[in-house]
Amino acid sequence: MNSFLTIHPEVNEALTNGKAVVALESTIISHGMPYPKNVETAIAVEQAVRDNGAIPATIAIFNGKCHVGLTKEQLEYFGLASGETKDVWKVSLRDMPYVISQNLYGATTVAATMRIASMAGIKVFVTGGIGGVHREAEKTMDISADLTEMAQTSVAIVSAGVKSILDIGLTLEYLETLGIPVVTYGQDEFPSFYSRKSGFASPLRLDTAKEIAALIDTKWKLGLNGTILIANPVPAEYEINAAEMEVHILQALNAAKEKNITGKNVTPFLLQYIAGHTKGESLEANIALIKHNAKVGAEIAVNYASVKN
Ligand code: PSU
Ligand code: MN
Repeated sequence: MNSFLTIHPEVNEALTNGKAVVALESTIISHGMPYPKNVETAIAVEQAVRDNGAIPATIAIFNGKCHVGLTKEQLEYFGLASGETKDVWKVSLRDMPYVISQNLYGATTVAATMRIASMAGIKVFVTGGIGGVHREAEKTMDISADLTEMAQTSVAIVSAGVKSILDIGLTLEYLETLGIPVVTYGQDEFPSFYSRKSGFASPLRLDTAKEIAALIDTKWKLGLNGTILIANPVPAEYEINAAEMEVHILQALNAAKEKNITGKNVTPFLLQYIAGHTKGESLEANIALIKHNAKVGAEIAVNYASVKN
């Protein structure tokens, strides 16, 4: 086995026996939500994966090792790093060799999580929102490494679409350029994280986990590497009106500009600003949509495992 990996025994057993496993990221815990809700959510999301027949594997870097499947104590460790603590790195692909060779601690983004999941042999990954093309990227060149990683690593991703801190239209264009199928579960419109709407039609729509598993299986059997992005709309009862969110997003973008926030700090800054200014409502929606993604992701993983076996 890859010497950089430490696979939890339960995850290892599941992978060895061809059972459904769902990878989960850790940046969302350390840089995406406040403590202690982040830890409670991480635990609830793992439970939702189990309740729907799959084994959860939350991924993070601990003392220079890529851990696939975390203990409750490890989840707590990353949860406490929420906010300003710099003991825990936000690790995207370019940071991996440094954090690993220096025996540091890192919460993994979508890009790094899917790469580590792939090393471990996991094929389905659940998150909240992916990184993408930022607004004004034509000036800043700020395009998440999540997108380029999604083009090359064959792990399917379930997310609630793309948060409108990004330019959703440009992100969809970029996904098309990279040859990444984008399929929305159960509706025609591509969702925008807090809202079931985005104003953009989804490139594809499927209504069952079984058909999504067949799409994934077919893509990879054709030798087409890379992800399939499955957009799962937030449950209607937790949805926040897109126009209402836009006010907070514009304020967050202005604050980022004023403070000269650049590079890897942009996304965490925007997420924390919005979480801080919308308080309960956005956090509730965030938690609800991730749990729902975990349910759908587990169903897809179970169906994909049965296609494979
Ligand atoms: N978008 C969200 N929630 C998140 C993130 C993005 O709505 O938690 C996190 C994910 O870990 C994602 C990362 O992979 O931010 C993207 O960061 P960047 O834009 O710096 O690539
Ligand atoms: Mn960026």
